[in-house]
Amino acid sequence: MSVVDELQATIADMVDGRRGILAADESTGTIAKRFEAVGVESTEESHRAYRSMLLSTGGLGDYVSGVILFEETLGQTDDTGTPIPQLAAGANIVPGIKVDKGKGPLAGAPGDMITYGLDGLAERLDGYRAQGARFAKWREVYPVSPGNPTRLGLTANAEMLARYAAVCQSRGVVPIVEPEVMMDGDHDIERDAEVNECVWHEVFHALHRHGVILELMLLKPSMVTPGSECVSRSSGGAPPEQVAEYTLRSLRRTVPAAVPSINFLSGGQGPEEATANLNALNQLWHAPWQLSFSYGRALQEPALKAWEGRAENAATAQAALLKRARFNHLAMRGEYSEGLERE
Ligand code: 5MM
Repeated sequence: MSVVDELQATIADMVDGRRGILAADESTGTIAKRFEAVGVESTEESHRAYRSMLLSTGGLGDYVSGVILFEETLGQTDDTGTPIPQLAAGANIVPGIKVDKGKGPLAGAPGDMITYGLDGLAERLDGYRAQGARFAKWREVYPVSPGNPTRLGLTANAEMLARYAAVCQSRGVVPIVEPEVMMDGDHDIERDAEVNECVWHEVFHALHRHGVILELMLLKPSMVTPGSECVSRSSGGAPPEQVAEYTLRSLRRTVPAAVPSINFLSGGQGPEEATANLNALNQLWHAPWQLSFSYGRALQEPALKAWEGRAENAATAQAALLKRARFNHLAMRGEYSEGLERE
């Protein structure tokens, strides 16, 4: 199979109009924070037990077409000795891998961040492919303030995303391009729309310059919302219809229709909020792309709380995960309603 055939086959397996992506690629520090919140010790073994429990959920593949794994997980096995990437593939869920190496301050642009990990990426991708990964994910993070992101922040982060995506495609690995505009801050929804538009515009300009084939990548953006400390949020936040209108308006202005799917991150939205917003997005007419999810916290939170690190809680945790996955699948068709939460 040629590299392009491989990329096309992966896109076809992941984009089917009814399923989204489970982000289970928390790095060691992030998973420790999530585990601490529910009183679970963070060790390689507890990560393995938790993530293999999630991927053993019966029926998950009906609603989830891909899972983003952390490097550590790619080499781990479930309780029966099956490698976790194979466990996912057996459930009709394409395994993928987070390939960025975390972030730090961007020199020359106070307040902006930049992500590391391009050195040796091509060789690392060959190794991940051999372990079963068919797609990759790289996140650039954009804090919002009156002066951020700076012009340098916009161009440098876009360049990183484009260089990463081009390397992935050259190795037959579908890139998920994730520019995360942070929700932290007191900015309003207009400012968030302005920032996201600048970010997406710059990202697609860079993707074009680097010759990335838009049909063979996925975009994982933030939704356009007010900042988490914005007055309108403390009084209940923006209604889903408003989030949907702003998000779609900004996407239409900046994201080419050639991109097959937009899989939003949840970025600190609650599970029900993230589902309601996705539902509202899919109730608006004429989006040229599939509008789907690639949630971490918004899919996992209820399952993690139910699990608490105990094997005897696995069935309850899996039911909680399946419920969120199913509701987000319904949201992809605009068929979710808040009433379902009380079923
Ligand atoms: C923004 O985070 C991504 C989506 O998760 P949420 O839906 O919870 O916002 C997520 O894939 C993230 O990139 C990974 O968890 C890795 O994060 P860290 O901070 O560990 O690199």
